[in-house]
Amino acid sequence: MNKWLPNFSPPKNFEERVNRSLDRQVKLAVTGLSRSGKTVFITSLVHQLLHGLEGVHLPFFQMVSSSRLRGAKIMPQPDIHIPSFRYDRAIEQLCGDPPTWPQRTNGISEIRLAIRYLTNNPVIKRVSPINTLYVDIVDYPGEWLLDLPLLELTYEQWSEQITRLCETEPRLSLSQEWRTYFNSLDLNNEVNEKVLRKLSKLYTEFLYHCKEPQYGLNLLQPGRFIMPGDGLSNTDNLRTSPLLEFCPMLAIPKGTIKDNSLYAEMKRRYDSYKEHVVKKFYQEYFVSFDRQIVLVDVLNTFNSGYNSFIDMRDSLNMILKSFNYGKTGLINKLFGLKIDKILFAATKADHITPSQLPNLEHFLQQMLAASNNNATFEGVYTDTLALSAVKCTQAAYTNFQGQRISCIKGVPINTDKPVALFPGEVPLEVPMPEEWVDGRFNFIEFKPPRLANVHGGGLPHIRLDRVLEFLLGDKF
Ligand SMILES: Nc1nc2c(ncn2[C@@H]2O[C@H](COP(=O)(O)OP(=O)(O)O)[C@@H](O)[C@H]2O)c(=O)[nH]1
Ligand SMILES: [Mg+2]
Repeated sequence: MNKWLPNFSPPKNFEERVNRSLDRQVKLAVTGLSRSGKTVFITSLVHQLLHGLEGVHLPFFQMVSSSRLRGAKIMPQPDIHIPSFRYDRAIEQLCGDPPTWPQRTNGISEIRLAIRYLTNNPVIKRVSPINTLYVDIVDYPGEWLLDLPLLELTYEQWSEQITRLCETEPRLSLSQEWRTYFNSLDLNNEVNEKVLRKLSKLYTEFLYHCKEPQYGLNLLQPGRFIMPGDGLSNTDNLRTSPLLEFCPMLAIPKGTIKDNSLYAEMKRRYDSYKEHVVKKFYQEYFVSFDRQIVLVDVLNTFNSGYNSFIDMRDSLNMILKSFNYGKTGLINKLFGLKIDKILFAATKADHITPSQLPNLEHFLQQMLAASNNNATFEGVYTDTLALSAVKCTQAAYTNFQGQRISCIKGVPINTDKPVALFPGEVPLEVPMPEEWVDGRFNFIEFKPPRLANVHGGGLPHIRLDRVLEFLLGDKF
C-alpha cells in the first residue's frame, strides 16, 4: 500500500543539514489532549498524501490540485531516539473489514514522509524542476504542555493553585481520599518511601477520576502522572520512576523544616520533575518543531457540561503558553523556538451537520480568545478550522413535523445499523451555565466507515486539504 518510489535513499547526516538549510525539510508537530484525535489525524493525513496522485480528494491543497505532486512515500525517520508512529498498524485497523479505530497511544512518536513535487519557483525550476520535501510528523500528548507553567511556579505556589482547584466540585469530592490521607500525616516527619508512594498513588488516582467522561476535566498536573509516555527513551518511560512520586501540599508545615522530612523530599522531587522531565521535553523535542497543529475535541466538552467546558478552555489557554515565545515569553527566555505557523482545529466535525461547521470554528476561536487577544503569537501565523480526519457520516435530510431538517447518517459506535439523526446545534456563543441542561448536547461517536474501494484513494475527510495548504502549502 505504501508508495515506495524508485531511486529514493535515506538522507545521510550531511544531507539532513543541507535539506534543512534549503528548506526541504519541515517538522510538523501534532498535539492535543488525549482522545482529541491525533492518531487518526496523522494516519489519515499520511494516507491522503500517499494517495495524492490518485484522486480529487484534496481540492484546496494547491500543490496536489495543480497536478504538481509526483509522489509520496514513507521514509525511515531521522530521529531514531523517538518511537515510530505506527502508520501500518493504524491504517490496517481503519481499512479492515470491519474497520475499527486505531489503538490508543500514550507517548511521543514520529513518522517521515518524502514528498516529491514539481516546483513552481521559476529560478529553482531551471536548476532542479523536481524536488523533495521531507515532512517529519511528530505526535505528542497535549497533557505534557500543561506542565510548562510549573517552570515558573515554586512547589508552594503550585500546591496553592491545586488546593484552590480542589475547593470546588467535582474536584472537591474526587480528591477526598487523597486529602484525607494527606491530612492524617505530619509533613515534618522523616521521609518514608511507603508513605510517599501511597500519597502519589492516591493523587494520581484522583487525576484519573477527573478524566472520566462524566467529569471530562483536562487541567490535570503534573501532565506525566496521567500520561507518562510509552516510549523507549529514558524520559519517555517514567511510569515507575520516583520522579513521579510526589504530590502537591494541602498545607505548609509549621516551624523549621527538617531536611529529611516528607515535605522537603516532595519539594526536591517537584524540582527534579521540572528539571528532568519538563525542561527536557522542551529541549529535546519542542525546540525542533517548525509547524504545529493543536487538535481540540470541542464537541466532547459540550457533552460533558459547563464545568468541563471551563476546564477545557483553561487547559487550552495554558497549553497556548507553550507557543507564546514573543519577547516576553518564558519559552523564548528558556529555549528559543522557531515555530512560524500554528493551526487550531476542532476535530470530529463529521459529528455535526455541514451547516454547523462555521459555528464550531467560531466557538473554538472564542475558547482561544484569551490567549489570542494578548497578542501571544508575535510573528506566528495562526488559523482556526473544523475538520474531520475520517468522515464517518453523510449529510442527509429528514422530515420532522412536516419540516425538512438537515441531519447526519452514520453507524453509532455501539450499534451495527446506520441511523439518521439530528445531532443538535453548536451554539455561536458560550451558553450561560444554567443553559447547559442535561441532554441539550448529545454528539455521539460513530464507527469508521466501511469503504468499498478503501485502497483506491484517500480516506473520506472534511477539510484536511485546507489543513495541508495552511501547514505546508508555502513549502512547495
Ligand atoms: N467520527 C470521528 N471520530 C473520530 C475522528 N478522529 C478520531 N475520532 C474518534 O476519537 C477517538 C480518539 O482518537 P485518537 O486519534 O486515538 O485520539 P488521540 O488520543 O488524540 O490519539 C477515536 O477512537 C475515534 O473514536 C474523526 O475524524 N471522526
Ligand atoms: Mg494517539
